[in-house]
Amino acid sequence: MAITNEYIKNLLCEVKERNPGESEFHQAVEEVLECLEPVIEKHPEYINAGVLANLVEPDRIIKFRVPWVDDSGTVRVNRGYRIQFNNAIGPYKGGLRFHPSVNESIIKFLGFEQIFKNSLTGLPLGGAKGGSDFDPKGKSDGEIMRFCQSFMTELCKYIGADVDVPAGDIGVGAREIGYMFGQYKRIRGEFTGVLTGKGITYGGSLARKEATGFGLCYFTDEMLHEAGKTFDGARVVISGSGNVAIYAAQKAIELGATVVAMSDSDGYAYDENGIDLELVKNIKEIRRERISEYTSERDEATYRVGSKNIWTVPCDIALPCATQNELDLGGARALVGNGCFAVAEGANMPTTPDAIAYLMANGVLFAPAKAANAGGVATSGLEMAQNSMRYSWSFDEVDSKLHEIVKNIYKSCSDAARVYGKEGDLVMGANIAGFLKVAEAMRSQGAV
Ligand code: NDP
Ligand code: 2IT
Repeated sequence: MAITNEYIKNLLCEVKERNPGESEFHQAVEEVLECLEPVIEKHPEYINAGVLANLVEPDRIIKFRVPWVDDSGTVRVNRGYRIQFNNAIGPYKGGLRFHPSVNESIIKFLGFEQIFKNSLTGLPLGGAKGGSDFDPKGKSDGEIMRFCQSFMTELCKYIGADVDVPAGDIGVGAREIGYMFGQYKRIRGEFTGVLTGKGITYGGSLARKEATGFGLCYFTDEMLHEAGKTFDGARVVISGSGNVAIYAAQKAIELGATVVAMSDSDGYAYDENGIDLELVKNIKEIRRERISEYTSERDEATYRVGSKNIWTVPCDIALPCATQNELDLGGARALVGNGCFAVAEGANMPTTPDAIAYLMANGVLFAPAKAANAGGVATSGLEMAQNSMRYSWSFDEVDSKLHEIVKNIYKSCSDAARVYGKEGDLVMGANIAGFLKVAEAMRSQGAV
């Protein structure tokens, strides 16, 4: 889609010039700005109010050194980030990613997208993201703890239950959140809901662990339903085998699907009669091993090296749940060639722009990450609500609120797409619906 509006065209050029080399950030901004063209034509007042110009510039970028001691006694140094992007509608909120690929571009793209995703949840949550280039793979529990403590020793200066509430993302799960929460409590001397994704014994919410994957399937289910299709009897391919992938698989199976393949960054396991999810949970959540282990315990399964090859596995529904740009044009062609009818993004920005265009041009139903994976942060919002009330809801209560929120997100996206003349285009719908609430809040608060 080519941008024709002069203001938007210039703004995008400016973003690229001011953030040189940050390809992931450029990609995320370009998609949003393209989708907002008709909104700006209809509401030129947002230009004078500086809404778009303010939105593409983070409120602040916090970048810090994270020294820690490894098991051999050697001091190691990583880089930490927290990018607080926008707090027009609520305190900053978004995950922390620990992965060697983490850099400013990646945290910026994630923080930028988080603004619109959090707005779509209908909850009062601003947008932020953070993390480190620390690689948790192969580290001992003691090393993970010392790293998390050092990371929080610096981060604690910038966050707070009403200021900025981080959570997990790639490489950050309940274990890491626990160590960071402990360190925050120790330094600040307060027990508050400063992080979400906490353990159930100290303020975590039931169903938060499952929420992103469950929410992804609830969203996909709405989209399928409207097209007269269903998970029931469908063959599903899921990339990744982390938190999002595992609970997406669980819900897809509950809804009657057969999950035939799952992956990690090295390769994928294919199990024609359906992945044994308990085995995957055991390998990944308990033993913290590779997905290649799956075949050593399931004779009928096969393992293939190269994570991107997973898209060549024939399926009806594909759920990319690993990382950004993991589903490219080649993958999209393979999916379409094999008759896949729906792609829903569990990961953030997993599908490249040319792949999205190809899928949509070929009639594949497409659920964009901002909307489809928003169930995770929405349930973080519910965790914050429970912490504020000093109360906790049952699993079913949280799950049914999550389901309701996701249904509403689907409706907002679908309605916005229709109002702007792009019926069925959920990418347009998600960006527009997410934007409008934030834009109105920024204008009311005198954002310029
Ligand atoms: P996890 O760390 O639990 O799992 C990540 C999975 O993705 C692992 O299987 C990992 O394999 C794989 N992966 C990571 N990096 C790459 C890569 N460069 N290439 C191929 N595979 C890779 O993370 P989550 O499940 O929490 O996150 C997955 C995605 O979902 C991310 O995009 C995240 O931003 C997004 N997300 C997460 C939410 C949450 O609540 N956790 C909420 C919304 C979105 P390996 O072990 O080999 O690295
Ligand atoms: O990308 C995301 O939405 C997350 N990693 C979850 C953020 C959160 O605050 O729960």
